[in-house]
Amino acid sequence: KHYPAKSVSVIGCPFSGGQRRMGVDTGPNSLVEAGLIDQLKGLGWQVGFSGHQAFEDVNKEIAKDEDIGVMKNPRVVSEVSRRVASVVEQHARNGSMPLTLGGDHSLGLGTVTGSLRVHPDAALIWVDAHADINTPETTPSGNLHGCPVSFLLGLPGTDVEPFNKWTPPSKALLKPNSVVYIGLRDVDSGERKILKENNIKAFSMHEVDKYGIGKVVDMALDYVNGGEGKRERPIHLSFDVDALDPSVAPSTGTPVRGGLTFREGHYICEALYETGTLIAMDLMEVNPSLMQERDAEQTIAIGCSLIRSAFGETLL
Ligand code: 5AB
Ligand code: MN
Ligand code: MN
Ligand code: MN
Repeated sequence: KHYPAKSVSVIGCPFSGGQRRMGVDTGPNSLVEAGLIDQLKGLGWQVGFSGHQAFEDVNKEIAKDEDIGVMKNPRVVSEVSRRVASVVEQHARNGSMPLTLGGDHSLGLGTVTGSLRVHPDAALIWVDAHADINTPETTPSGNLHGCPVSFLLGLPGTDVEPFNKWTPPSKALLKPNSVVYIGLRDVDSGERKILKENNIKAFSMHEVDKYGIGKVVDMALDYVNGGEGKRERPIHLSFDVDALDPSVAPSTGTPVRGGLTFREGHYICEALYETGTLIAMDLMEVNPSLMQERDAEQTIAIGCSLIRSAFGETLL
């Protein structure tokens, strides 16, 4: 176990600048208000939480943040990721497992960077309907929540300001063979090309249907550990709630039908907890302002229960 003291630091990131829909910045507060901190304590964890990250000063700059090429809010997204990276890094160094609450998924650039600074050998499991691997050249939307993985890998096209000021592609910490996707079903054509060219391992919903979630998670873990049944390598889990089917988690900005069931989503978290190698988790893209109030409540409740599963809640 990487965090034998069962100490977790909850890092709330009220940020929405990586995409264009209002409200995803209220996700972290909703998860905490729903009782997440006490739920984690109830599982025997020591929980560090002293309020959400203060991004007000950066968020104020959004109106003035002109596009660079097609990238929307580039300076604000870059600055927030830079800060998140150092917060995640500090907690990990202090022996407390970072649990980051989003907020939009551009934050993943910060969280994974922070993890890799402390655990350079860590692998990344990205659970999402989307691959989030567009570059500033391939992005169809200009929304940076669709790009964090390409920056983490330092792919061609990511050597752009202001990101290259603090995370230049020449110093990329993540290798293409250290990433595995689960849940994909909406991948842009440019992204498909990137996944192929870089030989990146991905289990789409097609594979989830074909093999079942148990086998898929086993294959994903075998792949990153380089051997059947080997479970040693530290793992950062970045969970986009839109990986779940919209009937399960409706309140999210980019829902795509045909997603993971309630149990499939929870199974992934339970199985990762069981490995004892989970070193960080992100729960992203909960947007309580979308859909009806009861949809929002359901999505928030599911966010909390996915987290509990990753922190050791068992069925029996
Ligand atoms: B999310 C899309 N590929 O780049 C793009 O929710 C969607 O963090 C990105 O997975 C979705 O704009 C980003 C079309
Ligand atoms: Mn997504
Ligand atoms: Mn995502
Ligand atoms: Mn989304």
